[in-house]
Amino acid sequence: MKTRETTRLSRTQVAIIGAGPAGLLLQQLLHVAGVESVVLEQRSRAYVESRIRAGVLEQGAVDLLDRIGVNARMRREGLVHDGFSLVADDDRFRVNLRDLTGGMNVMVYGQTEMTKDLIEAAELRGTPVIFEAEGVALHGVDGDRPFVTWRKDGQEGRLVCDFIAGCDGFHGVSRQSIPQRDLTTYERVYPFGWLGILADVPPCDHELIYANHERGFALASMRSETRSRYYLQAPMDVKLSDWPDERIWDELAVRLGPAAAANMRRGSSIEKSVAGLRSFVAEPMRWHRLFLAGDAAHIVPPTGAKGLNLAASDVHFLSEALLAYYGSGSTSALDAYSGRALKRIWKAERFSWWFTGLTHRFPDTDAFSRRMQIAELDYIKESRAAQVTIAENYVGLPLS
Ligand code: FAS
Ligand code: PHB
Repeated sequence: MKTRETTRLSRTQVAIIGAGPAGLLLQQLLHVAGVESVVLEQRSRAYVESRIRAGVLEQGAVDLLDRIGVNARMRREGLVHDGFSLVADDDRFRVNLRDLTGGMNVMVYGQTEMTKDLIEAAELRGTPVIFEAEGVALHGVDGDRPFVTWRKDGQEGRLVCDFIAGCDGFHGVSRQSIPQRDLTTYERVYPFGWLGILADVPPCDHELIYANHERGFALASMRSETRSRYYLQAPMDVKLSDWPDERIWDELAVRLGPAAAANMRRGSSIEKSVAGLRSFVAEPMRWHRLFLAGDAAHIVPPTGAKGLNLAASDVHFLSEALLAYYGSGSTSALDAYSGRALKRIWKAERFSWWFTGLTHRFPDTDAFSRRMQIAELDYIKESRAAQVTIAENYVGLPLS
């Protein structure tokens, strides 16, 4: 949209802060039901579309993309996975998701691609996304005529709305607009990070492999049958310059075990990054006319592939509540949004925290605690009940 148009916008029903998965998905969920919104994004479109993040979609997220009709490329290029493997010190077994959950699975489709698809849909449908909106500020949130302001190309923008959806991630302005006295936060920062590498080489297996090795965690994932995504647990202060590609490939081969190593194809990285791991929840997810969704309200360690999927379930609940308000004037679903979303969030926080504890090496992981990890993995390998527990969390708990 041209600058003149963007700063000319003066009124909408829902102002959405942030053009990540939460904000973009919410905009289309509202649009297909006839509710207007404007997305305000601080970064450029190119920057947003270049970020490498999540890779696994739960059935619930896939269903939402189907519902809004932004699913063609996902259906064409996404990879349906019926299971994944766990390996510990070269002892590997498969968790058969489809069998253990009565037919459910996950879709491997990069968050980057999903974001591109949602931005393209916004452009084709004429639902405004204002990129490079600097200094976004929220006003009158505790009144009945909230508005947001921003700057773009030296011009001031001002948008009056009924509601503000804070979809601006962990470092965004929305959560910070809530008075500290009205917010309770819970946090666990993990004493390690994930070093991620993306390479245009075929994956080492047709499904994901999560590895617990005495040298640390590793994950073999993918973006397609020709593009691989791998992660290594690394110290929080790791320097990428200390990890040339060859060293990463060597370490992955050790941690993933001989079977994966034998199939591993090496190549030059096209992206290499380090992400910190934390568990975080802010309660409540609503303050007057402001509703938080996605990473703005919670963070999970990526071990359980829940971050992106929680963003999707949040905006599913929020869109239902907003559509109920615009349809009948009822505010009961809006009043229930935070409690409903948090009920599912906390269960995903638990699974992500548990799965991280099972597969990573902690500073206090002594011989006994490592044997506890190995014993738990051995129990899971031999117990259908234990595998059902992992499988039903991994494919995603119901959007109740
Ligand atoms: P996002 O952070 O994606 O989007 C927020 C948007 O708001 C951004 O575009 C940002 O630029 C914008 N914004 C911020 N402040 C603003 C302001 N003041 N004004 C306007 N706009 C503003 N999850 C997984 O499941 N698996 C993974 O492997 C995985 N890897 C990750 C790696 C990294 C480095 C990070 C940071 C996260 C990763 N995640 C992963 C989690 C990630 O996928 C998030 O859960 C997902 O992006 C959440 O989407 P949103 O809530 O939309 O937040
Ligand atoms: C990814 O492919 O980026 C990915 C997959 C599964 C996870 C985390 C990350 O648990």
